[in-house]
Amino acid sequence: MHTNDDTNTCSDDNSCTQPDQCAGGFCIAGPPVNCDDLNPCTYDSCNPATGVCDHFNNTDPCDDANGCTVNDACSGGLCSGTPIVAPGAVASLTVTSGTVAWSSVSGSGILYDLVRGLVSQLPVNNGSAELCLIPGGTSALSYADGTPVPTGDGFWYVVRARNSCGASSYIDINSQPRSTGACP
Ligand SMILES: [Ca+2]
Ligand SMILES: [Ca+2]
Repeated sequence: MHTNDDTNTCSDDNSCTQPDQCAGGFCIAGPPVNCDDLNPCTYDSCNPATGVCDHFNNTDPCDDANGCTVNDACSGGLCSGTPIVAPGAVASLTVTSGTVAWSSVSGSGILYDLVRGLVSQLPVNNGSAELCLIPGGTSALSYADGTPVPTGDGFWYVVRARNSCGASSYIDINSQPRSTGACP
């Protein structure tokens, strides 16, 4: 005659679950050991023989929470990226038959913001008609504006370059620096 003693601890031969507990004549595995070190640059595991956590450095992509670095990756258990700087200003802007075009700025991940306003509402950053033409920006180097020019008025355009690190100033068709808050 054997009676179950559920008050005893036992071992399920896996040190990564603890404490194990007798229940109904069986040894029930305890809760798993939490080996998460909250570091995405390490693979975390538990050694079943010892119950000790192991952390192996990986080379996974990651995010170092720094907009002025790109290609972030894990190395040596740490996340880091290649430093970048905010782009310089666009050199030239032209408008031909409703198509606005600009010269490219060197660098990776460059986007361009284009703002349009009415000549009757100059100076830039002044008028209610001022519009961020390409929400989110574009990597293209031109934009076909199909909006008819209002009678007796005209459109002006300014363009800037930006990346995850920052933005240049805007320039107008005379390559003069301009400032506007039309694009976020
Ligand atoms: Ca980890
Ligand atoms: Ca980064």
